[in-house]
Amino acid sequence: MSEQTFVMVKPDGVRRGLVGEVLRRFEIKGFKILEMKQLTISPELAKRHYEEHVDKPFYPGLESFITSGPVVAFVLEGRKAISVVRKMVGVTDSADAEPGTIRGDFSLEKGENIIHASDSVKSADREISNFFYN
Ligand code: 3AN
Repeated sequence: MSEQTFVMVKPDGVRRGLVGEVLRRFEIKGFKILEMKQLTISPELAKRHYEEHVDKPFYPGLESFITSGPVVAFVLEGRKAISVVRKMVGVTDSADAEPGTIRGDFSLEKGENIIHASDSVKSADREISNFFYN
């Protein structure tokens, strides 16, 4: 069954010129790109996107990072898109992410970890509507 997921190359990935590399991996895997745009996230959108983290101690640093420059947001579609994309992204702390994953190959950090991808159908729906079709 086909699913949609929300993916975003974060400001560190855009600054480092990794948009093409990230997109290439998803394209050759077979995902369809339904939507794609570059934008700079406002503090309001950051709070909506990271609603489950707003009260955490790392949130102020996360907000200043995610609003620090343009991001490139995508909606991808394909079989089991949410879990396949999460596997291709790797775990949150890039130092622990497996080689071959995007975080495992391009970052050593926990905060500046190149890419965001939805972790469930519910968050995919919420995140897609935060960024697209509104
Ligand atoms: P993921 O992006 O792997 O789904 P989440 O949703 O737990 O991870 O966290 C969202 C983002 O918040 C992460 N991508 C990372 O940038 C940041 N973050 C999460 N936990 C920490 C932490 N302990 N310290 C600093 N930043 C964090």
